[in-house]
Amino acid sequence: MTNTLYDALIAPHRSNDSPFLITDSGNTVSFADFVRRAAQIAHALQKNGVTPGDRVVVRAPKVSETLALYAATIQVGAIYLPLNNAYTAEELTYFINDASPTVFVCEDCDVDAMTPICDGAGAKILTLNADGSGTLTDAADGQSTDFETVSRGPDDLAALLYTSGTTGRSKGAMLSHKNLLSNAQALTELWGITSADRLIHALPIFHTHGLFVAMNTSLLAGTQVRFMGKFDLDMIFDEIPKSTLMMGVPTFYTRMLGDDRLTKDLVKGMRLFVSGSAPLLEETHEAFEARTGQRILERYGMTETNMIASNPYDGARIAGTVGFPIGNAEVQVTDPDNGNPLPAGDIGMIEVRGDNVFKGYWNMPEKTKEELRDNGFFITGDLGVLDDEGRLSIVGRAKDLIISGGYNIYPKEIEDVLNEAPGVVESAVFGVPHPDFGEAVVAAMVMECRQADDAPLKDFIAPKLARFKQPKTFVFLDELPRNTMGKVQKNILRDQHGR
Ligand code: MLC
Ligand code: AMP
Repeated sequence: MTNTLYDALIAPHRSNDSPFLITDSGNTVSFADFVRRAAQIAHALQKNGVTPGDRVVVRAPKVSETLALYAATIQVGAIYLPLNNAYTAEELTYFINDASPTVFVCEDCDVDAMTPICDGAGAKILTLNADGSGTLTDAADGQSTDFETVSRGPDDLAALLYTSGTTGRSKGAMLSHKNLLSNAQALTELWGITSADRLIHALPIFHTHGLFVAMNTSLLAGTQVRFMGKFDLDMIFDEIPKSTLMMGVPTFYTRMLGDDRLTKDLVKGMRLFVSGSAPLLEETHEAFEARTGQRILERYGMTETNMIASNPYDGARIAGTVGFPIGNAEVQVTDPDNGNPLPAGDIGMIEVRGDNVFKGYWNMPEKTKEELRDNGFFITGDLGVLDDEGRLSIVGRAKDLIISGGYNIYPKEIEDVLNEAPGVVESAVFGVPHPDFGEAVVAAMVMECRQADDAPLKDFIAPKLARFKQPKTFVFLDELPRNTMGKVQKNILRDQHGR
């Protein structure tokens, strides 16, 4: 039996007693412990009806058991679908109905709210709590620590990750075993990740960055991971002298720079700091180097494509650029009007093709057709430019997207919710520069009766939108600025309300 991802990431560690995950409570999970626990959870999944190709939807805390659940899902040949812990029950309803999972894993405290939703979708609820307890772990305890791995090939799906869309509806990106493995192999080689490394892991494990970029590479290379429940400066500064590698979003680095504990001496044992998921400001780049003597390595990726490009490990890491294509990824910059490739130096749409590029959107063949060309190139929605050496810089976005602290927020989704609120005529949601999150969400509101009180709007959206998506500021206007075609001019709103 072969299983592309399991055989490369998990199976080699069956007898590896070295430390893998070091948790906040100081517990150490060895690689071999991890493999055994994944096998027990695989039995539990199978006993709960999970068969190859089924979806396992997970909204669980960041604990080692959750990561073992990921490995177990791969081992039973099912499809892993992690969800942001901040999502509301209303948001979760959409994902569960769309993905129709066999099993939904959440915390005990979510069960009451989720039961009607899961009953309606035919999904069984299992629980996994922050202390590792729950019905999933109960079902796994006492099971055999061997599990006959289900056969899966490179093109079989391993994961489904939802990414919001410009239409306001989230799209499930179908990621194959080959997509994930090829990217992990390319990154491990490029960044020189080995079993001698120790990674500071403070990212959530429900997104590409924290789960695939960080954990798949660590599993592939046999790297020790300081597995933090969340980003916390005290823990980070305590950990840096014991570690060699860190991966983060730009907010991690601006927060570290805001603290005097970040010094050259502190980071002298660190080999590499990686940044991605949002643009790293040139000033952050320069300030980090001035303070620590280390240049952050910036890379670029997407849920649909895994990692696309990276600055070099050896060689110039240039602020404002994201470097060269990774692995066998091909990058082209095209004319957004007609899709024709543009020469180096011209700004256009970034497109990418390669083993890293997903198989399409779950249940959305039309969307897939719009964004994934017949020749295999995926249209990213990011605007960029290649230089003569093939180095890529991102210069903007063709898609209406806000990236706040590394989380993507699609204005359309927020506007759709706001427009349903009592008294709202229309709304326009846009991003403004924010010192901590990079961008912050602002909503311009036109109301039936002009009012300056945002409290009723906040109450209305609270049960519908995760906190991080909720506007940090509301502005009340008589009308929205529009161009002659009637399109709302968000650039004007940004200029007028950006500070
Ligand atoms: C938290 N809050 C945010 C926020 N994170 N608001 C806007 N944007 C964010 N990113 C809000 C909460 O709702 C809460 O609001 C308050 O801030 C405090 O919450 P917290 O949980 O204590 O925040 P904190 O732990 O400080 O989190 C900030 C953060 C976190 C930056 C550490 O957001 C984070 O881990 N971001 C990483 C996201 C990530 O992994 N992205 C990768 C996507 S993959 P209130 O009002 O209740 O006080 C991808 C592809 C690729 O993009 O290329 O990698
Ligand atoms: P997601 O859909 O969450 O995977 O987010 C992907 C988007 O994040 C990309 O399309 C880019 O817009 C953005 N992104 C990721 N890395 C970078 C980076 N290094 N610089 C600028 N934008 C980035």
